[in-house]
Amino acid sequence: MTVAAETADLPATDFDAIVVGAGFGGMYMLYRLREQGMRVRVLEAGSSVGGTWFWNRYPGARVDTETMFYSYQFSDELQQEWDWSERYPSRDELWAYARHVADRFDLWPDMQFDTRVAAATWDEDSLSWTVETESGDRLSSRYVVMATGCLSSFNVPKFPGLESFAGDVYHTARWPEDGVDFTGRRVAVIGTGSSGVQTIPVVAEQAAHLTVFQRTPNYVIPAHNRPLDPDEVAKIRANYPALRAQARQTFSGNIFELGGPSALAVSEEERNAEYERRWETGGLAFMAAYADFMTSEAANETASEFVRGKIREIVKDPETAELLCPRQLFMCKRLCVGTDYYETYNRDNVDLIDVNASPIEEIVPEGIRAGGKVYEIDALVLATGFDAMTGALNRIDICGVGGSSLRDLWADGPRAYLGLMVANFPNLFTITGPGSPSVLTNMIPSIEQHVDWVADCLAHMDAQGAARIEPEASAQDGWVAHVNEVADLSMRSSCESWYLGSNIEGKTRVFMPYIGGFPAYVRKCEEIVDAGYAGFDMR
Ligand code: N01
Repeated sequence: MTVAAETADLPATDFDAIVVGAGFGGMYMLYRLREQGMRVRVLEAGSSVGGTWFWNRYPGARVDTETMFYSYQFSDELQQEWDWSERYPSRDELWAYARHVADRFDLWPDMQFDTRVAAATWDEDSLSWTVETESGDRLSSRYVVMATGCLSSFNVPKFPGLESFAGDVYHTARWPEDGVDFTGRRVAVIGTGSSGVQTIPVVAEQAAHLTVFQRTPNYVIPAHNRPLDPDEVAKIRANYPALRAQARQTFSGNIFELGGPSALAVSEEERNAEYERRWETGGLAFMAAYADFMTSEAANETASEFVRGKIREIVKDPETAELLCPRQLFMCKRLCVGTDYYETYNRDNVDLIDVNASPIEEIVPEGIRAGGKVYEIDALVLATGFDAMTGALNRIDICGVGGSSLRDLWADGPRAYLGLMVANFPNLFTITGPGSPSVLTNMIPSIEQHVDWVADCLAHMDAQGAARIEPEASAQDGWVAHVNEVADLSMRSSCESWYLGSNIEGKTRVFMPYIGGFPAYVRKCEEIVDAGYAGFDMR
């Protein structure tokens, strides 16, 4: 029992904390709170740990952040002992890592799987939450931590006739555990974001024929994935603390080699040589070539045109190449990293359909009718993304003070203090919630920073004998205004993307993550703590 509960003489709860989600956020939250002596239960909808890496098992799924840094750092033993095999490991390896963490820190006994949370209701008298599962179980706790993930509520667009399709329908984020054999089958993929870009080349190798339905072409930088070199691994392991500290000082929590301040400050020759070098190195570090991609359209256009040039070089059919050339600002949508993505369109068994010219009219039993023509297929893959950042939270019926509904309060866009807590929802924390850097950064360090903040906050409350914490409305308003203000400074908030919610029909467009950078955000969180949890009402 926490000191807070003793001093306030509150009714007992089933747990001190309920954590929703057993991905990287939920697992580490459990570890930290249990270390602090709290009774914790993790509730997870899936049948194992791993979150994103449990669900996203489509062919070709792998991380696109360098894995020596896309990993936990809270335990040096863990980062020293776990052997990553590739620069960008596959989903299976990431899932194995998640299970290893659960084994190593004995997390399994406190986690409950195949349990989807349906509702969470705050009771002001007992200062506790009641969490209800879809199967009707009710559990009470002092605190709830939503570690529900930023990209976990998958999106199935309302294609008319979808249920009439005679073949199989798969979503990249809910792939069958035993995999799918596309050999000899005619397949369609709808969607060309990161998931589509990864799965299209792999499906193309297997399928008799693949038709890709593209709405917006994306910028795809080659991954140049490779096995990790043991010397490189040894060097990183020997310097892990310093390298992690260096990463924390970067905008995205990644150690990217930073290029110059402006793409326009150098000659075209020098700039293209820099782009060529980064293209050959591969990966997201292309984004760091010049610092003004998101503030100068002219600078941005130089990178866009470089990638378009590559597409025209790689893709043999000029018409297909033009269709694949993105027209929106570079990096405005999430940059994709792929393996043989553009090369795949040179295959005889692959066709590309532009749904702007040939809109998808309906799904019929034998396939997809688009632009008046039926494309006959045996299997349909939806790589159509997620209701990002708010989707997983809004699916749960979360009721705070006076029965106020989070879903209703967020109808015009999410409002949260630091992306950690929401006014009117005491003792409820969100890991990498809207208004925090989250998806604009390396996710695992961002998750760890949030988990540490929450764990330290609860330890502080315990020491103070406090039992209730909630952001002040004025502090939350101030933070939301700041999040919007910085978003407006960046061109990233100017185009259609899931960052804005524009991929979901009817969703209010608000740039949801905090774009001020990881170091500025962490400093802000620390200042607030140093000022005695400024902006929080703690009693
Ligand atoms: O989803 P997306 P995702 N008709 O939203 C199209 C992370 N991630 O699963 O762009 C036709 O990016 C949609 O078109 P448009 C990463 O952060 C990481 O691919 O909206 N098309 C788009 O092309 C990523 O950004 C990794 O015009 C429709 C696609 O579907 C995020 O997850 C791997 C449509 C959806 O793309 C989401 O990626 C995978 C419709 N009605 C994911 N509706 C790695 O680490 C949607 N689309 C490598």
